Amino acid sequence: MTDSNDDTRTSRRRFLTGAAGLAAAGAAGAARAENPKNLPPNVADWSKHLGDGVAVRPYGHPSKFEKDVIRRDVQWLTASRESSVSFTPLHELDGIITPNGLCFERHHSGIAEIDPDDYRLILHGLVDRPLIFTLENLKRLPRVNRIYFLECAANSGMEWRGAQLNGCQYTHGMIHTVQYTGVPLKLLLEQAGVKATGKWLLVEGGDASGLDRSLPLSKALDDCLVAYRQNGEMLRPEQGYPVRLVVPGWQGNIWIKWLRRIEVGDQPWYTREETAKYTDLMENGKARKFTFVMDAKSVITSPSPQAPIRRKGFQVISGLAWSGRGKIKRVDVSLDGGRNWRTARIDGPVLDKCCVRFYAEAEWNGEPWLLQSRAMDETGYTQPSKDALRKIRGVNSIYHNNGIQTWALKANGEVENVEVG
Ligand SMILES: Nc1nc2c(c(=O)[nH]1)N[C@H]1C(S)=C(S)[C@@H](COP(=O)(O)O)O[C@H]1N2
Ligand SMILES: [Mo]
Repeated sequence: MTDSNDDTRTSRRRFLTGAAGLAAAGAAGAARAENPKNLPPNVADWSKHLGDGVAVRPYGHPSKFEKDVIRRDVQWLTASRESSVSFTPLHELDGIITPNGLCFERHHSGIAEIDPDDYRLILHGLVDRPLIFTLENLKRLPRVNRIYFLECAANSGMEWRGAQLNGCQYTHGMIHTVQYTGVPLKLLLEQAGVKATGKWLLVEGGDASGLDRSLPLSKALDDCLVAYRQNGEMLRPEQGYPVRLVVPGWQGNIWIKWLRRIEVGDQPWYTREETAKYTDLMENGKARKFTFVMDAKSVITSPSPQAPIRRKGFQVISGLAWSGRGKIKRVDVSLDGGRNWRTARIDGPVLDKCCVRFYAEAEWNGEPWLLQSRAMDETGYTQPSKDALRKIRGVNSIYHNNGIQTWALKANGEVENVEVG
């Protein structure tokens, strides 16, 4: 549609009559003076000459008009770029799949550069046959395709003491959802033959941080993958090229990138990343250990602080919901800070340990809204309010903040990160 200052035109009924009205205007013909950019219904300028030919861009990239759809970082958050994080622009995306170039990154020692011919994966410890796999070895084994979310346990970690960052990119952008292609870890363990005493795995990265974590054998045999593809193409360097571990539903930290070693043992190793880091300090000073699972959580991605409302009338409210315990069963949306809830419409696939896309439609006439979403998963678990979470967890935590997010919509259509009591 052409630009219009008529706010009511976006209501459903007016939308239809408005479209019919345009056809009539087209028939009459619009003069260039009233239409300086020569937009339709005139024959637009882009229709009058040849465009770029094929393979001008051998590897395609988005339209130049989408230049603001990018990962962003928060400079004051970390001391260096090598041990830092960039955030997925959730407010600019729809559906459930994160394009490869927009997946948030979290590195502890920068991006390791590995020639796929030089790649090796060592599998040893309490096994009958220690093995070393090349990438070719892995690619020759039976493979599966699975879509999962990966969420850093520190996602929303800055929000524990109150609303901080203005944008779901920053409050919730340490998550991505892609389709992985890889070998079930179970297959590799079967080839090596895990001894009866084997109960835990040490999984270790090949980057300079050598990031390592203890993974229970039961999870490894259940649904973990040794993946080499994301959304069809080879993993991006940022995501662990050429091989990363996929640990569905569990905190991102254990999804080891540039995977170099798996050792089978009889007990956990208690590495730095599961003691000094990635434990949750409770109100009483005690720390919870091994909080692997990411509980059900959701966020409204539009409207949100980086995606304000531009006109009154009919609005599509949209967001993402996910649970590390299984499938999402229901998502509710509130416009009044949680007093009243309506059930949102989920559209697209509903998969195990994967994001769903939800929508709720509403008329907005400039009144203040307090937008919230609340996820429920198939185990019956319901996403808690931030206050309910703080009652159990206190405010010493960094990790596992899955409290309900509130966005305040103001009369001018702008949106702000707030908390309601
Ligand atoms: N080898 C290695 N693996 C790693 C990390 C790392 O720094 N080195 N960071 C971990 C953390 S904390 C997270 S949240 C995820 C981030 O995955 P991504 O960069 O694909 O988003 O990778 C995990 N795996
Ligand atoms: Mo993380």
